[in-house]
Amino acid sequence: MLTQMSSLESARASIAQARSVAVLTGAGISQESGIPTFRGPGGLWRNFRAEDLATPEAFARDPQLVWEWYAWRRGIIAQAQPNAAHHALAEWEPRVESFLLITQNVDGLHDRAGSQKLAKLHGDIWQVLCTRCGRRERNELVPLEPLPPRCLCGAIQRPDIVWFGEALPTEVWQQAVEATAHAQVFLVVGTSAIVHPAASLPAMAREAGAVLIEVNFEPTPLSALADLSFRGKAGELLPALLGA
Ligand code: BJW
Ligand code: ZN
Repeated sequence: MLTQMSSLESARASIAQARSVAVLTGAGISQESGIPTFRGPGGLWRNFRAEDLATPEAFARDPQLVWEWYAWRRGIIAQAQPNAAHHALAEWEPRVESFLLITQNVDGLHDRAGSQKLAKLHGDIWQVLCTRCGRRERNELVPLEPLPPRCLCGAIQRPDIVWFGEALPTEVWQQAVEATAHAQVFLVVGTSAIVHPAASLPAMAREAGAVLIEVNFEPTPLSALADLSFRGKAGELLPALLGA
């Protein structure tokens, strides 16, 4: 624990000096808000893995099944509140000259905690997209009716979310790459770091000279690359690292 203590001091020093920061978050940051992660315990839904459901092929085969998964998740998220980790990041943002919070999460908890400089790589669970005319709209109904929801044009809508095999929104991705290339500190929180291209950002940051700091329950493929790697809960570690 002594090593984690002195690493904490060292991380706090890098954080205090940094004028440009990028943060990458994953499902682990919302775990303490009661939202199941994808690959951890409770990550399965009716024995399906995210990889079985979060694809255009799965939706084409059985839109009802995929929508039932999203409706279940929307019900959980609607009940959840941002936790101390989301709040610590929102409070950090105005203290740094150049800041970007890059999230893989679709749950909207960063917005609700007050983060504004936010790049949502994988979309938003409260937004839907027409499969025919491409029209987007917000839909915050819980429970969601009808299921699947329909566009004004009559066609089925889909979640406005990036599935496996689909490209990330170009501008959002560009913004993330740019912030990564300029970051003096790059903080990674609660991601298994296996889903690309998001998982390539930390290495990009490290190569560009950033101090790479990881916060996770368990070791990940990034842990060996990170300058400082902290094992524990985001809701406890982020306030300790970022607290003014
Ligand atoms: C805690 C904690 C606590 C828990 N405190 N920590 C090789 C190289 C590059 C790409 C590929 C490749 N092989 C295959 C690909 C393609 C694929 C991919 O990466 N597959 C991998 C599985 C290998 N990628 C794609 O398809 C992407 N698109 C793409 O590549 O397009 C190419 C293209 C270009 C041009 C035209 C067309 C195509 C798209 C990826 C989309 C991912 N979408 C999902 C689901 C949809 C969103 C949703 O429904 O919510 O996004 S998958 C799912 O995984 C979700 C997540 O955002 C994403 C990442 O998961 P995350 O956040 O890391 O969660 P977990 O559960 O994995 O980890 C949680 C972590 O938290 C754990 O480590 C815990 O220890 C920790 N933790 N509690 C701290 N309290
Ligand atoms: Zn339509």
